[in-house]
Amino acid sequence: MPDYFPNVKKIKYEGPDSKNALSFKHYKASQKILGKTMEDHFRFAVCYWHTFKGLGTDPFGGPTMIRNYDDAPDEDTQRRQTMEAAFEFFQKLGVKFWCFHDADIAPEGETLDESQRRLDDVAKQAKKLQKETGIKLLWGTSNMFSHRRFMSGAATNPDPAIFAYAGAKVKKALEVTKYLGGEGYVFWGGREGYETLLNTDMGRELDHLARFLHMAVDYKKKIKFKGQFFIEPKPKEPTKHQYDFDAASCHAFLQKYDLDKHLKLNIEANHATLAGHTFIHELEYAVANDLLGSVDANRGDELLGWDTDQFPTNLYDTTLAMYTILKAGGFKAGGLNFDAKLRRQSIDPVDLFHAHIGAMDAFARGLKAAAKMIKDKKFEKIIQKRYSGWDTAFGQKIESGKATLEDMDAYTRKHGDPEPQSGRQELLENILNEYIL
Ligand code: XLS
Ligand code: CA
Ligand code: CA
Repeated sequence: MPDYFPNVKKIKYEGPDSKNALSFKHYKASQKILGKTMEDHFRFAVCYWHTFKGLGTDPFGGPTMIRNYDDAPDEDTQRRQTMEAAFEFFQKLGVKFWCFHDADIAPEGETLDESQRRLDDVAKQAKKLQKETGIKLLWGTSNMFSHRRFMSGAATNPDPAIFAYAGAKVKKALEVTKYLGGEGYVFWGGREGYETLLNTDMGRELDHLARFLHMAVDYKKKIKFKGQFFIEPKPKEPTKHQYDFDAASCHAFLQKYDLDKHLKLNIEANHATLAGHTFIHELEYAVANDLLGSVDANRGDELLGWDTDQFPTNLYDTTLAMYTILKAGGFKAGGLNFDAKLRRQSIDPVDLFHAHIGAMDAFARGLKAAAKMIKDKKFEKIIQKRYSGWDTAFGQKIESGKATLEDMDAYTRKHGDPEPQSGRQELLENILNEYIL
């Protein structure tokens, strides 16, 4: 197999004092933390779309990045070379998982048949490479937002023929994901939303989205695909409003349509911030409602209001994310997928390594800090104490649903006006800094 990244050797752990930029300073796959290796905690995945298909284009300009696997004259060779390069990259980086959209690994052909022929061909190649390397598929998905036919949505399209086309694509993507032993399958509603309500029947579109997901649930059972289904919230972009706005609106939708048993959430950091939340808020909401599935690890830019999909480097975010994930018992079918892209000016293939190394190290540092926070129980104890009134006989009576408003009245008359307690936010922020510094 040709060497697509000839200047980079396998990235190794060299510790925090290493001066080698192409080494891990904190991520040591085999290191055990709270009884589990780092590798198993994170289940890091590389995404195919940004990493191998994203070449730096933006709305104002074409590609800036030149790749040696992207230079073949015909589509078949280019597609196969890209897959070879991807597996070389996964191995050199030392990640055990990858993720793809159907259209990233096999660009759409003139007809559905041609698209699927390409997909079958590349899936065969990927299966072989997975077997040779031990690298697994975290999740697969179908791109139902790039082609012009999907401009008004896929499952929420006003035209049932387009709903059908999307159904045919998902049917195939599910088969391919199963064939590749995928641990999950993601539904991201790229254009499942609207540009203007003047031409939109919102209620009907939501019903159709639910119908679509039920069809997928049924087909999953039929083909005995055992992977976990995930739905990925995002409030806007590409459309002005997307129905899967955030974790809470996905939750309400899933409950209304009796889908909550079948799908968990794939929380993306940058989508959380676009929705006006923090990444940690979305994770906590998912955990509180038993919906934590997987994570798309990236970040936005505080000064830009769009989905910049930058590599995660913020230690507050990685620490608090890992704290929440650890408290929830860690990932099951999910993992941490770097749905992140190089900046337009980072044009060299080696930049892909720097980006992923930095992100993996940022999560390793976050994990170490979070594990210490869990062991020390400082935050846990403060929260326990803050809510301890609820553990008394009186608090329990309310929580168990046995208390009435008359009881509240009687209690208040007996005990008088309660003394408010400090929330100690500044102290807590100082304690957090101690773990991160
Ligand atoms: C786009 C989404 C997308 C999904 C998969 O903003 O993040 O890449 O993760 O379709
Ligand atoms: Ca994503
Ligand atoms: Ca994104």
